Amino acid sequence: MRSGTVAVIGRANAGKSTLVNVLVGEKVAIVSPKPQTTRDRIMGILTREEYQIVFADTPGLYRQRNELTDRMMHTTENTSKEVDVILFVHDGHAGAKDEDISLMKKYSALGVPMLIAYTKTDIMPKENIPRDAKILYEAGIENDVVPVSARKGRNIRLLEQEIAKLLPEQDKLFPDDVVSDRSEKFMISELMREKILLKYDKEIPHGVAIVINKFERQENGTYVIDLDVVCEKKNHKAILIGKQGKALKETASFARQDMEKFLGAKVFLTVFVKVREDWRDRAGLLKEFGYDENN
Ligand SMILES: Nc1nc2c(ncn2[C@@H]2O[C@H](COP(=O)(O)OP(=O)(O)OP(=O)(O)O)[C@@H](O)[C@H]2O)c(=O)[nH]1
Ligand SMILES: [Mg+2]
Repeated sequence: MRSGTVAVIGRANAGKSTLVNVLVGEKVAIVSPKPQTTRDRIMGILTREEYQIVFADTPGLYRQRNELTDRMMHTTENTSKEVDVILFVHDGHAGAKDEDISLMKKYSALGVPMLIAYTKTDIMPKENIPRDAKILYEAGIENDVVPVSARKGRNIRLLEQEIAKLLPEQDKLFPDDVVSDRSEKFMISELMREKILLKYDKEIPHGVAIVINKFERQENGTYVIDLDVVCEKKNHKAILIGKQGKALKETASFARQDMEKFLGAKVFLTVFVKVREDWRDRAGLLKEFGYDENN
């Protein structure tokens, strides 16, 4: 049997997490239209009779601005060196710029077999696919390029099979029924962060961390969840809460619905907003909020 690990890397917002979710067939990573949605390495596991593919979704490549993004970039760099295959996800609808080409070259040079997923083909003219493939080839990129659309499910099976061919012969790394290496609790905090990314503007979600204080399953099967939304500034707290708490209420309700879907049970959710000044640059707080150096 073939099995192994695949680092899913690429620029921020390229569509990595969406692609991993579609490949795995379940939501293992949150998705949003804002860059820097993914902060940790998250494993999504796809098991078939003939092979098992362990995808490591990573934080998108982005310029470093603070201790948190610095750690995120370390995570991506380290992951790409420890795997059997690299899946470089490129947002096809954004064209193929010099910057993209140099990133592809950089990761290709690591000596790990690399495939390029040229994604979002559903929102670009068809003729751009051969045009960009030619640009990449002429720039010296010799890796196979698979055009896909995660949103429309185009070429996903083909991509899966191309990846499987590159995996080593070895036993499964995870049991058959496991789809993620992350706990339910982690996913709950991510779902909360996802709704904040969708609801608020740029600076607010990037400065938010989620701390779960209580995660309990009652005897009747319902869950009681208490969490803190930690933000960086007092004025962010006011925006998060909104007039008469309206914004927070809406966000929490939106998150609760997704949590219920994920857990398959009723959820009682309590959310508090707290301020911890500039936590993204404070090592102790990063650790407390789960952003460990070796994540
Ligand atoms: N039209 C279209 N949009 C897509 C596709 N894949 C992803 N998107 C959108 O692209 C945006 C970014 O998707 P993500 O999956 O969060 O991107 P990411 O690469 O994981 O981003 P980071 O975690 O921030 O690095 C979201 O708005 C997605 O809905 C696709 O195949 N087609
Ligand atoms: Mg992501």
